[in-house]
Amino acid sequence: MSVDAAGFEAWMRAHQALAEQTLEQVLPAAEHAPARLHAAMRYAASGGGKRVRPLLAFAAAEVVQAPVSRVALAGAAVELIHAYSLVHDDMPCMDDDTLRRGKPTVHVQYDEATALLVGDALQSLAFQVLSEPSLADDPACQLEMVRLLAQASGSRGMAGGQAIDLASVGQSLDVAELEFMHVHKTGALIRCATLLGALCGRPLDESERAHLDRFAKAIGLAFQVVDDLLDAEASTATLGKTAGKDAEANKPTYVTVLGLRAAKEWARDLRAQADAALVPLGPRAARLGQLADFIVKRQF
Ligand code: GRG
Repeated sequence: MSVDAAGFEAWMRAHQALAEQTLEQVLPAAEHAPARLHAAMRYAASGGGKRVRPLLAFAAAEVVQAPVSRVALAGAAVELIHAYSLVHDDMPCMDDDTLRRGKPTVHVQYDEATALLVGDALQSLAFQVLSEPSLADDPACQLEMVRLLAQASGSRGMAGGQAIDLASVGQSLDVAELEFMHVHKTGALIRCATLLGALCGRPLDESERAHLDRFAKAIGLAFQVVDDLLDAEASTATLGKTAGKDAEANKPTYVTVLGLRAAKEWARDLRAQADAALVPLGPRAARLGQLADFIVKRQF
C-alpha cells in the first residue's frame, strides 16, 4: 500500500467532515414543523460517531473513481439507517441504554415515543436520499442500490440480526451461530456501504465485485469482533457508551465464546482475509486497506 499513515489520517478527517456536512444538508431543519421530531432526528444523526460506513463508501468509490458528491449521498443514506438502528437499539424494549456517543440516548433526552418516531423517520429519509435523481445516471443501478440497502437493513439483514441478538440473551451460541447473527446485525450494513460506494462509479466486472464483496464481509465481521473486545476491555468514558453491557446482559459475544486471546487472533485473521481480497483490485483499493486497519485497531 503506497499511501502513508499521515495521508490516511488527513483523508479520514476530510471525509468524516464531508459525511457530517452531507447529513447536515439532508436532515430536516430543526425549526421546521414538527420541530421536536426534527430536532431529535438531528440530535441522533449529526455531530457524532466515527462515520465508518460513509468512510467505507468513500474508500470503495476510489476503486471505481466515482464522483464524490454521489458517494456522499449514498454514504449518508447508510449512516441514517445506522443512526436509526442505534436509537431503537438503545430503547428500554431493546438494550435499554442511557448513553450513546457520549450523550444521553434519544429516549432519555426526549421520550420513548419520540425515539421510536426518530428511528422510523431516519429510515424513511435514508431511502429518500438514496433515490435522489442526482445520485446516479442509470436508473437500474440506482434501483439496485435501493434494493441493497433495503435487504441490508431488513429482516434478512440488520433487523433480522437484531431479532437473533434479542433471542440469544442467556443462551450459549456456538461460533457459527454467533457469526450468523453478526453477519446480519452488523455486517450487512457495512457490506452494503462498501458496495454502494462502488456502485457510484464505473461498473465493476463480476470478479472485481466478488473480491470487493469478500473484503466487505470480512471487515464487517472484524468490526463486530473488535466491538466485542472493546465492550469487554475499554472504559465507558473512552467508548462514549456503557462498557461491559454484553456481560451484564448475559449476551454471547466473541469474547465469551472464543476467549479474549482467540477473539483477538480472529480479528487479525479477518483483517488478513480482507487484505487478501483487496490485492486483485490493485492500488486504487489502498484506502480500503487503510480503513480496514483503522477498523481493527480502533480504541472506541
Ligand atoms: C434496532 C433494527 C435495529 C437494529 C439494531 C446496530 C444494532 C442493530 C445495534 C447496535 C448495538 C451494537 C453495539 C452493535 C454492534 C456493532 C455496532 C453497530 C456498533 C456501533 O457502531 P459504531 O461503532 O458507532 O460505528 P458510531 O457511534 O461510531 O457510529
